[in-house]
Amino acid sequence: MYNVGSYLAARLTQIGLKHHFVVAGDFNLVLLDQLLTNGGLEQVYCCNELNCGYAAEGYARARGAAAAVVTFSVGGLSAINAIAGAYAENLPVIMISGAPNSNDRATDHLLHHTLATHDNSYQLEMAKRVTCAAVSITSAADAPHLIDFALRAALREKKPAYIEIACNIAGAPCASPGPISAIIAEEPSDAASLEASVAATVEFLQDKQKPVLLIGSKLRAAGAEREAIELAEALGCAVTTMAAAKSFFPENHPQFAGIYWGDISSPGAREIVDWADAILCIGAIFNDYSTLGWTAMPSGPHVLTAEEGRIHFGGHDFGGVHLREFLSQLAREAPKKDATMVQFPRLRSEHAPAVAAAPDAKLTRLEVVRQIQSLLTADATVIAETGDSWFNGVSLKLPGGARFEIEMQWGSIGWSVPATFGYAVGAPERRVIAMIGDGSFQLTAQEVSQMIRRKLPVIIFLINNRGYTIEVEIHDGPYNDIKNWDYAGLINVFNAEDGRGLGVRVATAGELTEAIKAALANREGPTLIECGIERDDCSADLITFGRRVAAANARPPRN
Ligand code: TPU
Ligand code: MG
Repeated sequence: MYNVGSYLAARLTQIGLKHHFVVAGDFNLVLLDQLLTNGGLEQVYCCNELNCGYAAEGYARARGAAAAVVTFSVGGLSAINAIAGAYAENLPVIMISGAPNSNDRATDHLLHHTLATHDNSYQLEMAKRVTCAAVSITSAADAPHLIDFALRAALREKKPAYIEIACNIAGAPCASPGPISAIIAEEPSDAASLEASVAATVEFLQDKQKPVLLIGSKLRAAGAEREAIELAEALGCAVTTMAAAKSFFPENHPQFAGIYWGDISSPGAREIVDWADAILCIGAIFNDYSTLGWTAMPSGPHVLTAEEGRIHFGGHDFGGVHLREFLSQLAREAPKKDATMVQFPRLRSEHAPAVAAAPDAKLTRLEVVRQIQSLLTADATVIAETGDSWFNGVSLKLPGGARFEIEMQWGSIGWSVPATFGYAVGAPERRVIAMIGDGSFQLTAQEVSQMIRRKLPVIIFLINNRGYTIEVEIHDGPYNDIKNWDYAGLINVFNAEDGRGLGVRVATAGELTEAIKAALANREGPTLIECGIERDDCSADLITFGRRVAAANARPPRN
């Protein structure tokens, strides 16, 4: 016998979830009881609903999908920022909210946790703007259909979905789940469109000598990472990735030619893209940040854009094609065109590897990055927060197998603490390393306590430059100074009587080396290493980025 809550639990496990993230509230308590009855689905608690949403977002990065369960309104509205972030980042996070008793609809009853008006549809309406499907369940009979509809949409579109369940319906009996294939099976590409798009692309490539691939962040959402490698190897050309897609093409692959990001590209990457006579942009997102204030946006007849469901370039626009199938079919038919791979090694000026600082030398940004680099193994995932951590993270050289997570489209500071937590819950076998600025950390710091609770051996590099340095480089003012905290000391606060987290503050290169050793030895909880550096000790890339973004923001209105 199923009820609405146990039906939902069954479906969540069938789509591959082993956990769901939760903050309790009276409108979702019966639902939580029902979710608990499923032995395959563990409940993971969060300190607040924003963090709950981001924890689920991080989990979806590790496992492909996730669920966050919150209470009505006071919880749901906090979670919406994170759900919108999942929309921007193409991650199917299922937001599940408790909701008022179905009998209180269409009555004159006013309810707590609401706007003190009679229409309580506002959370559903808000959710519709940041999800691909939003449903309100007030009847157990309709629940299976509505739940399946929302899950199917989220998994197909790689976007979040919203399900609200009236508190008196969560435990009501309903139909049992039908075959899961109804939710997860994918329709194949339109055969004619696939064939035509590949043929036109082969023709497009025919008279080109110097194609290059540019990989964007929507490649992962399309499930096409392997197929991009197939195409790269068939063409034999250079492959660049965008910062938001770092690690989506293996950095140890012989054809990897670095990160393309306009003037702050890695050595040779901008030049090879500029030199190319065909740029195949695969799953790319060109926004003001990724184009460095619109100064580096590939466009023109030599640019081909391929994304999930759409392939377009000069005079062509094909729909109904899965990116995966397009890349793989193109790989079978594409001509070998490896000129960019011959040219790239000439363009890349080898940068000398950073030299280790003396142990008693005052800590610098460069030394922090150098020591993080030495920690990277095939099982490492680096999570880089907005701020100079973006640029420091992007500059790391990833060994084969290492992963990189960044939230470049949504760019909400504070994302990384709960997202790191969620990622570590979803991928306990990986060495999870977070790079977080002091300003960002202050938004969501309390979620470190959940890492302690679940004994997750995450390593956090907290870069304390005493301010919002990324903002300083875009536009400075008193609002970029922040209250200093004893960040390392916080860990003891969170440990309370039973935690095993470790907090260490370091000021020299030698202290950082010792702290990293201690972190690797601490398997019973997270280690936060507070790295104190000078306020203006930032990457050259951040300075260039800041100047370009400021110029783009300052464009006067057009008449
Ligand atoms: O390395 P650093 O100092 O640049 O990083 P930190 O200390 O984390 O400072 C980040 C500063 C920052 C702000 C205030 N970056 N972006 N913002 C604007 C912003 C405000 N609120 C949210 C939720 N997201 C934002 N990106
Ligand atoms: Mg800072």
